[in-house]
Amino acid sequence: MRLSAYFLPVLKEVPADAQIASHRLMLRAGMINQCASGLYSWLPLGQRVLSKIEKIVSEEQDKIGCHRVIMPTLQPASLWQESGRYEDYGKEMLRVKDRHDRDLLFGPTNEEVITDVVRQYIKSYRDLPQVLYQITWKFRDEMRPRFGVMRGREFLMKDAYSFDATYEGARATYQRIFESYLRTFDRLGLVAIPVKADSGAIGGDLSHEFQIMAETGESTVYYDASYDNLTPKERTFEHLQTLYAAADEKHDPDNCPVPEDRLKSARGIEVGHIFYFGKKYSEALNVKVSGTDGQHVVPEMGSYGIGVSRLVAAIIEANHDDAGIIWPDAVAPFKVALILAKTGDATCDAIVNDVYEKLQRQGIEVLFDDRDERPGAKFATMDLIGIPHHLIIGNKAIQESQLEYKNRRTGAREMINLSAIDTWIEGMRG
Ligand code: P5A
Repeated sequence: MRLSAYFLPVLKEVPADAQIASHRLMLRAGMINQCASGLYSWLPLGQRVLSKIEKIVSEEQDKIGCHRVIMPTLQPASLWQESGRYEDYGKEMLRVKDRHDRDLLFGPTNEEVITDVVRQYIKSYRDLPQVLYQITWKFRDEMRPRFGVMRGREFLMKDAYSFDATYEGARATYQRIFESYLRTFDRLGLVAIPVKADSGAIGGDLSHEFQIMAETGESTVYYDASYDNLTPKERTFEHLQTLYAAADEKHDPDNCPVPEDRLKSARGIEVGHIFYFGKKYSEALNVKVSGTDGQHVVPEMGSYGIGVSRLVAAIIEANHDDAGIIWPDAVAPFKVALILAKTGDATCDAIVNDVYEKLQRQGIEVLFDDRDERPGAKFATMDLIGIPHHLIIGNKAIQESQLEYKNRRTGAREMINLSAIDTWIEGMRG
């Protein structure tokens, strides 16, 4: 992508009303634009990151055998009256009427809709277990939308719903999804702590939130200090069940199994939340499938959410410095920043165009700053928007056939001989 032709409205001013780093940086980097309170447009750079995260989330769901669907954004009130949640959900649910005066609502979550789908098609225990998921925009009329996309009113959520014939099956599904969440957050370069949580408006007796530690997080979590020294091998469902970690509302200081000197508390960002709620919805919506012995069974259910748009902000909270964002390679909007630091020079132009073409041919996402700007302004822009690998073409390219590489995260710089550029590009593919 040539920056001269791109839509990247970076802001010089620090937005006054943005209180946390991720919100400030997303506005400054031209990733989002506020449309109204809690409602944002995702501009090209932000959209790229959001899609990368969405892809990783969906790949990990597919890997464990979940199937992707798309459910409607608007839902009939009647389904929620069946489950009994229509009144309970309160003001967070946006209620609307259609032209026939029928009650609809803008979906804050989809337990009812998916249960309605399953009751129409799944007739036998042989068709279970089944996990269906979608990645769609939800609306919650939050009392206090804040921190940009961290707590929006419209936000992108991955929501999965599981159906099992037995209690044991449902618990095994819960565990399978729990572990896939750890892998998902791992791929996003985040360390998520699963904490025991309340199930709130979703319901049920088993629930975990996945929290990313960050000072700006809205949640408080209490956890065993040994969490800080876990090896990757120990990050399994079974082992984590032996360690204490609880959300604020679940933590009872008088009955805490961890001695005080080993109990830590920290702020966290809730990037995922999973629930086992048994037959709450399947019973209410009268779902029955035939069982092994000719009897009917009511499926056991769970639901599993990941805040996809919130993750963009959470990743920035965990990956930034004074100069701007530092994207992990896996979600970077572009992998390489190609910076022409000397403009109006035929040799530099030839080199930079050649390198740009080669990068593109190798399928490496590159943002090429071809603008007629000061080098300092170009460096600052690439630092701000967080491109992980910078390749700079300046005077040394003419005099010594050398390009400069800068790693955005470490700040390390090295010179690359023009003759070695193919190998360097090859290395970037990995
Ligand atoms: C689980 C999937 C549910 O809605 N039903 C379907 C269950 N869970 S939840 O905890 O209420 O939401 C899941 C995740 O969505 C993110 N999230 C938000 N992100 C941005 N702005 C919001 N206002 C918002 N509300 C929820 C969180 O990451 C949450 O864990």
